[in-house]
Amino acid sequence: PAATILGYPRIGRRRELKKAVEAYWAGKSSTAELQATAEGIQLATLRRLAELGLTEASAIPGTFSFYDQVLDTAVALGAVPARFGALHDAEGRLGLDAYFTLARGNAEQQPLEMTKWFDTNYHYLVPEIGPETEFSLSSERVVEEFLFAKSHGFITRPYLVGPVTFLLLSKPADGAPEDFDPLSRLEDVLPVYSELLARLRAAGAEWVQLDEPALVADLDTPALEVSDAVERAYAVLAGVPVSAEGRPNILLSAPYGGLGAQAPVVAATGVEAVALDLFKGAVPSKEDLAEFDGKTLVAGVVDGHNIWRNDLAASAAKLDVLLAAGKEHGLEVAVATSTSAFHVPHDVEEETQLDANLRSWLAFADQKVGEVVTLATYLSEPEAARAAIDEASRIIASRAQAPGVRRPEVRERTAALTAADFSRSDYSVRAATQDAELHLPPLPTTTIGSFPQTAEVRGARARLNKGAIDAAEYERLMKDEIKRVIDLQEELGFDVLVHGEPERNDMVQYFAENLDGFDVTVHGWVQSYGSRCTRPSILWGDVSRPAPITVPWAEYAQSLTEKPLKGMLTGPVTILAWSFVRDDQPLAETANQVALALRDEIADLETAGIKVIQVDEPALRELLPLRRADQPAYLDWSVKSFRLATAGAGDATQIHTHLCYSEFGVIIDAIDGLDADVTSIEAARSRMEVVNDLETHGFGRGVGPGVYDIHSPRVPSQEEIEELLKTAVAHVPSRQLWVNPDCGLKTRGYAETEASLRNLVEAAKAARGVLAAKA
Ligand code: THG
Ligand code: ZN
Repeated sequence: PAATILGYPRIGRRRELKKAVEAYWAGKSSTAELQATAEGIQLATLRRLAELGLTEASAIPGTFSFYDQVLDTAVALGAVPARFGALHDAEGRLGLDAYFTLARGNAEQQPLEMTKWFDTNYHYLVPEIGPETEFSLSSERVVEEFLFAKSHGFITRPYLVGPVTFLLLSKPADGAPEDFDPLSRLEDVLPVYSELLARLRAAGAEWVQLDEPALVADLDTPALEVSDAVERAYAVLAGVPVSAEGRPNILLSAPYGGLGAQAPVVAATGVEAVALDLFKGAVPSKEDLAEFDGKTLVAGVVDGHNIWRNDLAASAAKLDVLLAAGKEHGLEVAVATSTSAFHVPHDVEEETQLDANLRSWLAFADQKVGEVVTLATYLSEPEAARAAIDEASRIIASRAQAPGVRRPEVRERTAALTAADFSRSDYSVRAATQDAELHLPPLPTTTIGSFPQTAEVRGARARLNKGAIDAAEYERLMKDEIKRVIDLQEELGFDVLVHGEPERNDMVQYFAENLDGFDVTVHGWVQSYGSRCTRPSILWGDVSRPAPITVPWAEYAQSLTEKPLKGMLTGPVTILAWSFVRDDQPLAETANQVALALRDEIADLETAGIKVIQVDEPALRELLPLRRADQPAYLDWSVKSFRLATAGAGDATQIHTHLCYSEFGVIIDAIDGLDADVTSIEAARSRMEVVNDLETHGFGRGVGPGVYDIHSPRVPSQEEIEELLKTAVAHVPSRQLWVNPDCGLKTRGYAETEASLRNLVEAAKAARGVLAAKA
């Protein structure tokens, strides 16, 4: 087909799938009811996409998953970690309950680990592969979904994660030898892929999409080994002829960036089509294009990862290059999104509350389909697409001139910045001043910021939004909650208190709602993992802070206690990472605008008597570019924006930061560069492995490796926490150490939180006793 997309939102326009799977997990609905909802979503998607112009056979990709596409592929291959025991049924199949067990764990087993999918805010489940893992076709859900669509008259293009990416994203199973590499199992997974392709063909599939995004990233595996794996994998898969008894045509997709040195390797395979990301990646050179002769090049010119209206004229210019090469070398050209569109919401038309100007600048998934269809028209009949291309150019030009997009007072501020605005005085000077100011005991205790969001708190916000209560009543309810949280921390014996953040829906959206330059959506949910979604804000204009945001809450909380109250802010990089960010200027410029707004907030917090302020950057790792060559420039601007936000603080103000995820070694220099006085990080699940990184690196500032894994309802015992603290003290000087949980407590219940925090404080007191006895 000349027009296609690489994927589409899966959760449903009103998050029907989220609600259906959560009801199923809670035992409130049957398998049949869940299946019916799933089919309803699939059918609605098929009809919608056809209506939007994806009418040719195989133009619509597989667009469904009950949880995650990597898990789908693992289950199709039968790749179940041995630790789960027997999950296959008598027929050797993995059913829906086995599938959800891998995703969510059970009484004995932790679920598969979850980690970020390339440079996105989507998380996939990490397959565990060992030398003994047995592969066998264990689920034909993709075939069943194909047949379901076919029964309604749609020939779709089933989707699987490709074999090279599947193994590169896997981790060695428990008990695998030290030097074991999952990629060494390539020859063992290929027969299962081949079998599945044959089944799809037999069911009537003409094309299949094998997604290989690992080819656009620099991973730990050397590039040459990856190239070799690509050659071997596709020699086998494409070695079978395309025929009724053989296999469907293969579209190899490479989203999230350019193929770089892997381009000729992919071109040399026998696959029939390759989808290139020409939005993030460059259009290949003439020489590289020549290598693709005989194939279809699917030009991913419409961004699947962000929400801005496509510059159709710029895309048409890229297509012109491919068309010229196509004439010369005999390659077909088609148009697509650069990535699956499941990173963006369904439909701009749902957001009737947005300013009409802003709405005209946006393209969610449905609008992107329209853009792809227009550009496919351009391929065959340029004149027929002319009006739409001109309209896009006109709207994009008007956006540049629109009120709020470029505000002189914001630009003058960033333009006037000097080196001094990015640094504080020496850490040793600050540390001494802060010691004198705060009088903290050794191994001070604190939490990461949020406390459990109770049904009452969520209910109050829902009532406020519906107009059932007024702002004054809402404020009273939130203050009651803050008082409860402060009293609890006093009773437990914490040293640095937090207000618990009951007033915040999401750590980014809350700030977006209170800053100029942002807007928020009503229905713009995107999947973050499994059934969990976020509603990214839209950062469209110059950012500034019309009024203090967190100050009244922090001031109130501080008035309730003699202990230092920690003010809580979200850092500039995380605000960018978890929003849809304007594409008309460098991210560094936008980050500095956000940083200055936060700097003003910090100044106001200081004036209000707040002595400890945390600026969270959980997403610092997430935006790290996939290509190593691009990483230093990113780390430079991201670290600078954090420093710009925090460097206005006086010596006596203690700046904390918090980073989620324990992949710490990778960016430890950057963390050092943040120059925060105290950094808290995830560590409980990895049994304090990060302290080795800290020791090796000689990290010199305050650090709080988490001692309570908040991702599970389990209550750690006091002894267990004391053990973790013992390990920490053995590697990091005790005067630097803080005692805190792994992450915020927002998703936990009060019962386990209170018990865990009690053990945490008691463990810290016991560890202080040990230190005092030694001294
Ligand atoms: N906020 C945003 N992005 C995030 C996180 C966040 N990305 C990474 C990390 N935290 C983990 N992701 C999530 C995403 C969603 C949820 C929890 C962790 C979640 N969502 C609710 C749901 O889907 O039911 C909806 C939230 C709401 O009701 O407002 O629980 O913290 N931006
Ligand atoms: Zn965290």
